[in-house]
This record gives sequence, C-alpha cells and structure tokens, in this order.
Amino acid sequence: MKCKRCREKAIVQLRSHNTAFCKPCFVFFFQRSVERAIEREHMFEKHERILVAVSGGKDSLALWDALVDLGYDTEGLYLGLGIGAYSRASEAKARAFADRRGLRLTVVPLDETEDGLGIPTVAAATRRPPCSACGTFKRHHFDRAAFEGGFPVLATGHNLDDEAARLMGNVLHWQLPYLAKQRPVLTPTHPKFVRKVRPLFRTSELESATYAFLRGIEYVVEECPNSHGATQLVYKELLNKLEHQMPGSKLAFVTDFLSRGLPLFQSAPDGGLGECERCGMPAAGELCGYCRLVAEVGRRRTQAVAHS
Ligand code: Q46
Ligand code: ZN
Repeated sequence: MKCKRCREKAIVQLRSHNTAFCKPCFVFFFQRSVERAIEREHMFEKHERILVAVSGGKDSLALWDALVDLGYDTEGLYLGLGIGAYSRASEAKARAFADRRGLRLTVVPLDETEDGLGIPTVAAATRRPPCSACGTFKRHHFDRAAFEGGFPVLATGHNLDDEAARLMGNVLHWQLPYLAKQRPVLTPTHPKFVRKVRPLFRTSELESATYAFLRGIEYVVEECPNSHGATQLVYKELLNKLEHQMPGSKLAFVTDFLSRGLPLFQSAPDGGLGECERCGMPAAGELCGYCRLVAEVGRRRTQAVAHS
C-alpha cells in the first residue's frame, strides 16, 4: 500500500476517504483537514485568541496540537470534574502536554471553585445521571471562562464520531431544537456567550487517535467511568458497524445533514435570554441551569440533614 500523496510506503489506511498515507503525509492531511474546516465554516481567524477546552483525551489534545502547529493563538482550559482517578490522570496528561510545549493552560478544579461541587457529589445529591450534571457544569464553566478571559472563541474536540452519534440520537427522538443547533459553529445568542466551534467535526476518532499517536501526544486512554452504558456509545457502535460495511457513511450522514437537513430546522424557536440573578451568566429564567442545579444540591443537602 502506497501513500496517495508521495508514493512512499503508507502506514495508515483511511477507508472512509479511500486513501492511505505515510507518517508525514498523514500529519499534513490531518492538519489540512482541520484548517479547511476552520476556513470553510468561518470558525475563526489567525488574529483571534482561541480558548481550547481540553479533557486530557486524544481528540482535544490532537486539536490543540494541530491549532498550535497551524499558527493559531491558543490557550487551554481544563475542567477538573472531581471524578476520582480518571480526573487525576486526565489532568496530569493535560498539564504535561501544555508544559512540554510551553503553552498556557488554565485548570478549574470544580471541587475547589466557590460552589465546591465535583460531578459525583452533584449526581449523588440530585440523583441525576452524572453525565446530565456534567453537561450543565461543563457548559457553564466553559462559557464563563471564555467570557471572563476575553476570548471570542471556544473550541472543543468533538469529532465526527461524536457528531454522528449526537445526530443519530437527535433524529431518533426528533429533537427539533437540538437538531437546529447541531452545527460546527454556534454563534453567540447573548453578549456574554462566545462563538463555539468544533474544528474536528469532519475528523474521525480513528484519525485523531492516529494523529495523537504519530505526534507522540500522551493522552488519557481510560474512558470516564460514567461513560459505560451511555446511550451515545450504543449509537457509536451502530454507526461503526455501518461504517465498516459502507465506509464514508458517518461523514456523509453529518455533512449531508448540515447541507440539506439543517436548513429545514432553522425556524426552531430560541427564547430570548436574560442574566442569571446569582452568577450573571445568560439565563432563560431567574437562574441559569447551572445555578438551578447548585441550588437543588443545597436544598437536598438541607433536607437530608433535617431527616437525619
Ligand atoms: S466526562 Fe462527564 Fe463525559 Fe464522564 S460524566 Fe459523562 S459527560 S462520561 S464526555
Ligand atoms: Zn447562574
């Protein structure tokens, strides 16, 4: 098998693109794909400061690495979710990545912030699935850090597999408001929100894992313990089976939706946003979703003490 670009011996075969590359050409292909996604979707420009949300995993670190190499002005943000050994290991990987390259990384440990709540505590107190609490907490802290840090853009490492699985879930349940928002660039709907972008939306998990490996990026290999049994994983397995039989299906599913499906969902209602009375971030009611959750934890704890 020869590299499609330079005819040297190929080390990576990408069936979805019907191509194969040697190491330097794959690195070039990966970075070029990221750059094309940024340019075509008008995600950001070279003069803008980009906050990259990193989890310590392969996708977000591969994204940060590629953005730095492509000459973008970046800083990293790591949110310590307080999920035991998994969080400790992923924080160590994120820190080591930034240190080795002399990049600036802000670490926000949830259990040491003013509310002092890690994800397991919130999930246990409210009896919610950890991932539901985690989503609300991540959104709030990412939005807040980007706004307070004066960044016009927040980039996350969601890849093609994530996007395809999310799309499948949204289609299966006809989640019209979510379908209207399923796009690689979310423009802010409030002055305190920043542009949110997903430069890896056309890049598969296989490609980001290969890139991370070839670039010598050390990332946390273990999955979050709460991801087991998550519905997203079921969708990913189904899509992997489809991809195996019909290479390129995931990319076509997502990109055809964006070009032909998404315009049909543009009219989904989007209520006006005010500001949260407690934290000042955008909110649909008196409190934002994050502060409502924090208040619920407080109430449940008080009830537990009263009944003990
Ligand atoms: S980190 Fe958070 Fe994920 Fe863990 S608790 Fe769920 S959402 S699985 S990407
Ligand atoms: Zn709030």
